[in-house]
Amino acid sequence: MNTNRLSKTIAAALNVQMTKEAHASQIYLSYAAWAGRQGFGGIANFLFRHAQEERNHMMKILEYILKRGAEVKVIAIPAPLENPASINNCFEKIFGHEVDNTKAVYKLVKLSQEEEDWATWNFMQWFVKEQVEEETLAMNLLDKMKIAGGEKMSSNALYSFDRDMEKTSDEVRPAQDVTTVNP
Ligand code: OFO
Repeated sequence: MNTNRLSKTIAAALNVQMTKEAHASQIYLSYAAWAGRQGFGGIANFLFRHAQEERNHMMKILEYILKRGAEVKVIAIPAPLENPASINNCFEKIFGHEVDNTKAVYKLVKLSQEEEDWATWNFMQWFVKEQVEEETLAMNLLDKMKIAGGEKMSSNALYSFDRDMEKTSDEVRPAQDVTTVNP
């Protein structure tokens, strides 16, 4: 008896997204190592924690594929992108990456809608919400840096930014969640 509850197309798309999350984790990991090497321990700490978060996203998809009775395909993860040119550039790249991942998540939502796979559509809503959080987080950090001078941030400003990042949570709760989900 066939107990697979995912279509071939959806299973393939979920496997691609699973690898994309693993790739995101590697990117954060490589940026964290780069920041650490430059002496920015706070930023490195933040990025290491975020690398772990992306890995958790990968696991979330892996577990969902298994739960729906389909096959998980663990394949090679593409190498991370080249190192950033500066701390400002690091967060610009991160923002760009998050927007790119949001587009991939939307594609999966669209596909599940077209196939009327409401379980997958519902599962993917978690990622839609998560991407809003991650884009907001990156945007807020870029705004902070812009106020502090952007590419022209002084050593003092960079020092304080790095120190703040040590304690910065890697999650933000958008107001819409505070009011509708967790009042
Ligand atoms: Fe997996 O959330 Fe960022 O990319």
